[in-house]
Amino acid sequence: MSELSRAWVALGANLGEPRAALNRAIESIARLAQCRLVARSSHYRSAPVDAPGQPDYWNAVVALDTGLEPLALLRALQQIEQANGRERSFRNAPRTLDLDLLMFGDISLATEELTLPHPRMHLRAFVLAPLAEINSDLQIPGHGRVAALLPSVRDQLIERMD
Ligand code: PH2
Ligand code: MG
Ligand code: MG
Repeated sequence: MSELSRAWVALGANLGEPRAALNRAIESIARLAQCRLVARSSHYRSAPVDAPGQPDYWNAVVALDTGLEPLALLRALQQIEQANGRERSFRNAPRTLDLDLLMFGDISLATEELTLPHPRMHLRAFVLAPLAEINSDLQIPGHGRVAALLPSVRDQLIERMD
């Protein structure tokens, strides 16, 4: 591992045993080849955003240092989703595990498969609150500091669980 990039991943789940699924996923991420877990947030319980009538979500974020390329990391995250029973039925369907690559170093890109930074991360309390817990100074390119964005999402219901 020579060139390492700092990557940020959001975890979410609202089917099955969400809390256990998040913990399992964090363990799996920590064990990925060429990856080192740097920080993990607490669990948060949040009201579903853009997904009316669904159960509440459990959310968290992690930071890792990786020697993988962005697409290789994305594929590794998708394999962890699959191993945790993820099904893709319709957009924003309830899920046993969702792993979203939020940022990867200072890379900006927009392809069919992957957009970095994640295009909606700055609008979501369930991403910003756990990010602020582990690094409130973090800058989201094009949107500014995580801590400065939090007031704009204060109407979204979210509770820190541990
Ligand atoms: N994920 C979504 C849609 N809505 N709402 C919350 N609270 N947490 C999520 O992780 C979430 C969501 C699509 O991935
Ligand atoms: Mg998502
Ligand atoms: Mg996703």
